[in-house]
Amino acid sequence: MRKEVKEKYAKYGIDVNKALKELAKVKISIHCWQLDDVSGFENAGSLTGGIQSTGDYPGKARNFNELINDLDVALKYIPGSKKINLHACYQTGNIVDRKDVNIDQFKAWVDYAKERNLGLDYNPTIFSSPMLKDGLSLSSPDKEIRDYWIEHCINSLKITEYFGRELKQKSLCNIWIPDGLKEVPADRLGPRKRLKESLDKILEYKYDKKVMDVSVESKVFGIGVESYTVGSNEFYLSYAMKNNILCLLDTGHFHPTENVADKISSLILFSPKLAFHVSRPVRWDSDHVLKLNDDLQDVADELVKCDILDKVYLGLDYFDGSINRVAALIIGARNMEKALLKALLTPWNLLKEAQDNYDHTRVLALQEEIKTLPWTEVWDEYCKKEGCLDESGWYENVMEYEKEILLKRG
Ligand code: RNT
Ligand code: ZN
Repeated sequence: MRKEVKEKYAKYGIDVNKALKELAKVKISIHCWQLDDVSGFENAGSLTGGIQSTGDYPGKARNFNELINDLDVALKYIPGSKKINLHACYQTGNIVDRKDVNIDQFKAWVDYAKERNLGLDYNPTIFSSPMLKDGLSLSSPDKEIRDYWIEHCINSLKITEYFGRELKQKSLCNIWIPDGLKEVPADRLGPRKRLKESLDKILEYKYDKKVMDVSVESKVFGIGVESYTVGSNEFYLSYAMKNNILCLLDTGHFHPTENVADKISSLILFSPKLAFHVSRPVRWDSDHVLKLNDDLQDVADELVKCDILDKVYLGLDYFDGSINRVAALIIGARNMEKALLKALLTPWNLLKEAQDNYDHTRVLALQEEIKTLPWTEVWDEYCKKEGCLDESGWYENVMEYEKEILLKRG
């Protein structure tokens, strides 16, 4: 990096080296499910209800070995500290019924994480299952169905606890359900009351708070559930606050004109930690690959401004089956890192001071001035320090991997 770059930032009171050190510490939880279109290892099929993935680009990972090979390639080109975000359907070895998953099915993952010095996070898989009736799970009118998923979630808490203990870093268990209705409901309260009771039963299991946290993830609508989502934002926000668990914000799960970044400062005043699925909504889909756009930047900016980088679970959540999946994982994760870097290279003190002095002209001028600073040189330096290649370098290598390995898969 040129000396002038550091000097330019120093003029605004920004220490580039400090920013790089802080960035390298932020843990990004890389979601394994981009690599196989959320298929999982249970029956090597594809999604059957709850969420959708589209595209049939060749080379999708079909089993644990293929998936970890792909993951290893992706991790090489993602700088910074990392965790891997798993779903219950990525159980390995002796595959059991979803409700019976336990630590035995995740030992291989723990070994994988230990060897690479990674953390693990976990999500119960409450979709693609014959035990969803009419798309309903924890809010189903059917007790047998609710009990099935309650058991799955309790076992999921135990697996998350195991991750936290084994890897000596906190693990997150995040609960998302697809429950909702296509048409305006006859009864809105009933399903929500049942969801509340189901969650209460799950939380009767007293997990070890020293090694894990639990979060609940809301959604605004999905295909087939256009009129009503049981686990809405208000529902889970209230539930999380009352029960001392975390409310997870999936940045793709809000109305298109709603600013998710704006929610951060409100939530952190009332919750010790926040959890995210960072994603990109496009029309009906909530899970496009992250671009370095204003929405992503706004989220990263808020995390830095609020000084809560050590109080967030930052998981990624997107899946695109229409492009090279390893590349998709790398592009999105690098964009998350870039947004955080840009946020760390911003003189928030100067901006806040101007705002508090009612000097809104200065705020606007400075915000725009910063955009012309040479952050890309700092980014290249970061990638070099972290042993990751620059943009054209990683792309070339992944294309080579595609030719040698991915295209040879059946
Ligand atoms: C779906 C939710 C959920 C899933 C993943 C696979 O809309 O965002 O988090 O994407 O758990
Ligand atoms: Zn999500």
